[in-house]
Amino acid sequence: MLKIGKIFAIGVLLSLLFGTTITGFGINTSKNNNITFYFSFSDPEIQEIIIGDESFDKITVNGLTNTFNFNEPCLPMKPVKILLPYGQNFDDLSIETSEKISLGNNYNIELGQHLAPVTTEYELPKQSIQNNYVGIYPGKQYSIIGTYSFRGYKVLFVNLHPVQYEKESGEIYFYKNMDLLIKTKHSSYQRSYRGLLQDREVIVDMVDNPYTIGTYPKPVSLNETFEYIIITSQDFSKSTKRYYSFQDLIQSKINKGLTAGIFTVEDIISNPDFEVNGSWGDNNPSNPFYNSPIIGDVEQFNDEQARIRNFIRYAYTELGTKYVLLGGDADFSDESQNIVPVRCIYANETGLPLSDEWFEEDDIPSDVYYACLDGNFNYDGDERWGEDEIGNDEADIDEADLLSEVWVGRACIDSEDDISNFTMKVINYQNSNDPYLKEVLFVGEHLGFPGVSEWGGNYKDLLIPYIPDDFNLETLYDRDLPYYWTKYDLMDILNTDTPHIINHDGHSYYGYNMRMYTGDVDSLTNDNYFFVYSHGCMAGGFDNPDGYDCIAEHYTVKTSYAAIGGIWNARFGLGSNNTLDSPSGAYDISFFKAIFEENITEMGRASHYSKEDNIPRIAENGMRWCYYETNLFGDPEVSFFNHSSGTPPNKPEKPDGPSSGKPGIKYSYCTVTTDPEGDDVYYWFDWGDGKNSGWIGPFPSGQIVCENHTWSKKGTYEIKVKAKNTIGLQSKWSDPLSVSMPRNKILFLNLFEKFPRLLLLLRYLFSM
Ligand SMILES: [Ca+2]
Ligand SMILES: [Ca+2]
Ligand SMILES: [Ca+2]
Ligand SMILES: [Ca+2]
Repeated sequence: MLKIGKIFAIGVLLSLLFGTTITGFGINTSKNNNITFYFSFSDPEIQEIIIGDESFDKITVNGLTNTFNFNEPCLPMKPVKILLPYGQNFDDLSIETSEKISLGNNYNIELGQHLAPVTTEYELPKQSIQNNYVGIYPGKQYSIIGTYSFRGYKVLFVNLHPVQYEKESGEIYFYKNMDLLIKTKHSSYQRSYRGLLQDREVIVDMVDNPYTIGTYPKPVSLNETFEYIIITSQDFSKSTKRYYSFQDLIQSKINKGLTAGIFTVEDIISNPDFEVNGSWGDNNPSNPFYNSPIIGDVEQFNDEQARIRNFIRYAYTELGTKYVLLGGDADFSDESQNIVPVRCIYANETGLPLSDEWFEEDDIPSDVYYACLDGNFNYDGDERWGEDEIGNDEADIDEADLLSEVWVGRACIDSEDDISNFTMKVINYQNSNDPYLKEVLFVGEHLGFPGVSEWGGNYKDLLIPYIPDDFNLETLYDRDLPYYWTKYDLMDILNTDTPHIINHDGHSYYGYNMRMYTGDVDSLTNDNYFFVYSHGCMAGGFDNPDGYDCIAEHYTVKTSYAAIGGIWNARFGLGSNNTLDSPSGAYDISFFKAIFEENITEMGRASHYSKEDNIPRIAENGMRWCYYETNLFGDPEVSFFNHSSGTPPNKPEKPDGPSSGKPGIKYSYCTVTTDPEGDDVYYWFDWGDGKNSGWIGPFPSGQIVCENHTWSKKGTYEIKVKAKNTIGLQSKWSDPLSVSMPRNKILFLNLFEKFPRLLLLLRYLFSM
């Protein structure tokens, strides 16, 4: 099988044969709505690689990606994204190629490797890689991935295979030129088409034949009354006096010039329009998103999840909605914390090395269901939602919609405290222009997978080319350190030199990520908030399979510090053995491509872009799994950059009051600050014992404000205070006042302890 003495000359040989060209293509459309693409591919390059102790040939074509299927040859493919003309469906396709060129015999093409779950809790079973197919691979020069609809624009995904391989002889064939002819046929009009200019701008960037947009009706203007919506419970929709509320979040969006509002789950599920037979329901053929009749139990499509999704269909169509924040947790085990329930959907586990000891988890909590609004997601009406065209028992059609109509994020809030933490961070962040916004940190652990996959840092290094020159990239890699870094190393960085964007590859679990446990995350004290993209397993399992809120929830809503948002896996993150091509890695790369190359900087849109960028690979091992399980914990509208700049209140005075006392006795502490524009201010006292005052106010700028607190336990506490103005911009924290309970020795009550405002007043007057 192995050949000798051939590989080192191949690059030169190929250049002589073909010269060097760049992959390129042209397009043509005829009047009958057929579309032709002309492709010319760069010449392949072949290099020898070693996997384990066996030698393989890796073949690449400039500008093309390689397929990656377990035990199958990895070969270059060209994904084509075809906008179908308005009112047309895909009918048929044909391919014409230039002459078949042989690149020689006896090649041993690299095979797709086993996937490896990025978790601490799992030991890999013994695996072997073997090439089991017979004949020429792939059997056809193209594969049809499917047709999906984005806001009523139908997009056909086709992959071309200009390189084929025959296992028995080891011969490689190459087609230099390929013409792809797409035939379409008339279909009913696309009723989910709403024709907004903003939709047109997205689709033009997505497809390979943007000019076909001319077949679609001219853009219309819709009164976009709710571009941004929050869906939450009745209780959590109200504004609260002492906390940041979702009402404050809505106000901050309105301040940015968006239209925005809150809708409650209670109102949605009691509205007949959103029931299964209602105007927007899955059993109503006149619903604009209807694709197929319901099979099986109609009630299966009438639960809270379905009704909430039906409401989002309405909001998209009639209210011009493009951002949806799901404002609630989805804990199955606790009805009171199942506020915006999640749809769990199914992905095939082929290629995942799960052993019998593990419950083979295929119910993946996925907010994709709320973003992608076409069809009912369960064509064959069984217990599995989101099956691919093979799993769908009724038709060769993907049950899932993979192109999102709206951009979705989730705030897994359980309480007013959680809402306050989340909202406070969003408002602060979207007004921050702190230099930390240009700090990026890559965090890599020892993964222990075979070969090049041993180190998380090797995966992270693939992203380096995406980081712009004017950003500062730091790394924290086990690979590069004399010891494995500890959580204290990372927590010190997070607290003192906070990066803006963190990208992590390392073993994780529901309550463990980046070597921190939930309690460690809760103890962070950073004022600038970071965003995390992590490959780790289960850290984003917000449905609480192990009975507790996952660590992603702690990062984002359980503390007023830590993260502004992040993308974490609800189930296994998927690395690979022996290669840096991996499902989790593919989505990660596309996310960074969105932010830094495509200028897609809203968190929700970047999240969906990363999924949609990988649709051509959706049938590869683990890819659908990762498409479903990567959820955005955060506000989908918030942008990584281009923040507005307002002026927050000045840093408040260090709290003034007794520096020692006894537990169980109430003490009073005072502070003051001013707002540069003279806006009214609110204050937030942090008592250092895990309790705080909530927001109190508003007070006129410059007015001294006092608040009482009683500590219940002995100890030393640091009191600090911050302020916000009426538009929600926050000051820095004050210098802390240390208070010991009980006092170490009995002192007479000094003057200032009796009259706490006096010292403050004096200090304040002298500082003027
Ligand atoms: Ca199904
Ligand atoms: Ca869609
Ligand atoms: Ca949860
Ligand atoms: Ca919860």
